[in-house]
Amino acid sequence: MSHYLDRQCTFAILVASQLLFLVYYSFGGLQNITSFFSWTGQPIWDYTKTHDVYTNLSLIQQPPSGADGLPNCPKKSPYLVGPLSIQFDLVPPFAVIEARNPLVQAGGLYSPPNCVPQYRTAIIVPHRNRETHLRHFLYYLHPFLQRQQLQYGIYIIHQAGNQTFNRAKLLNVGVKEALRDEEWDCLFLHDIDLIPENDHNLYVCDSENPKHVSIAMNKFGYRLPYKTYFGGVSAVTPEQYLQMNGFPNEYWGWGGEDDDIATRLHLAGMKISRPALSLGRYKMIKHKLDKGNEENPKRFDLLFRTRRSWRQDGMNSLTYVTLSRQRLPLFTNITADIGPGPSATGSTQRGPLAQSAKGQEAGASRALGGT
Ligand code: UD2
Ligand code: MN
Repeated sequence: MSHYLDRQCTFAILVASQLLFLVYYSFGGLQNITSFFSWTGQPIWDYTKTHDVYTNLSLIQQPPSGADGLPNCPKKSPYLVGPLSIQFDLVPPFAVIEARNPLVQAGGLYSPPNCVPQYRTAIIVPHRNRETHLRHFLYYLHPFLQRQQLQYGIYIIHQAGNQTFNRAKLLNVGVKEALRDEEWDCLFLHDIDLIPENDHNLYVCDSENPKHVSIAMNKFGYRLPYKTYFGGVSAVTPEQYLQMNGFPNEYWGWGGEDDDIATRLHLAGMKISRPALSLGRYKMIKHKLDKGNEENPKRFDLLFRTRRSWRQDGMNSLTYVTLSRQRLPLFTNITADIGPGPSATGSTQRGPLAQSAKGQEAGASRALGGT
């Protein structure tokens, strides 16, 4: 009798395991099964169906006066719409952008009028001579950020003069200057020519690690070009930024600085965090290499030395002169003299903007870094 039962049991186990295999393969193997069970409720984005970037903005309003204290903003904003329509044929005038963003305050600062924000994010953009890009950028970023119910500020860091461009040093200046205004939770370091395609790509930091955000760009066929790539748009907390001693100041001209940043964050004991590939999507406005931002011939030598240099070259060695700081209607403009670049000798030359500087903080302040 027991022998008979044993055989029945073995048979049942055999049948059950075969059934399991059937189910497994009909789901398409391990990957699909795990994705089925760990399904997060995130929709699969359809980028052929897009929404106007100003959708829902008129729903955000001041509460009636006399209303009791504001509630906290919810974890996920109810105004988000997903994929956005983006086109660069017409360049919006500043006046139009201002009119469409009535709740943005001087300096490009914003705080939700109807709830208490859960995050404070500064957007820091290195800039020179890209005014059409700047207008596209502001036109898309302002409504995008307001729909996310963030408190935010947009800082455009303008390099004075015609010397070789230095993106990474301008970002250091931007972080330093933005933190004078507010204790930002998160710093978004942003190329001016990149426009996010999905407003569920939240402009908040990862609390553990620096986040590389622009991971899928039209320019690279919506794929990560290589594993340690860190260019375009990234997000760090002020603590993470200081832990890696900010960005290098010595990269003049195009290229290399983004790889240096990726290396230094690893050397400082952190990893690159990234959003989902379907979320970190960006369109880059087509452009040629700018005059004054020629390929940096020293970049390979510099990259070779990062391990030795990162503790000395960065936020703790940053020097510059603020020529003007203006709270314009759509952004805070900081014009900085960051020095003459690699080949020049002698003392720091002032750019042509030095003479016209008339910002509230003209008179120039020298940053000593490290604080
Ligand atoms: C790539 C990276 C960028 C940076 C650069 C190398 C992407 C999407 N971006 O950009 O993050 O690592 O390579 O340095 O791969 N800019 C001006 N005026 C100038 C020159 C530059 O405003 O005259 C600013 C502007 O914000 C621009 C950014 O610097 O977006 C990067 O320069 P780029 O756009 O010419 O370089 P690109 O597209 O190769
Ligand atoms: Mn670019």
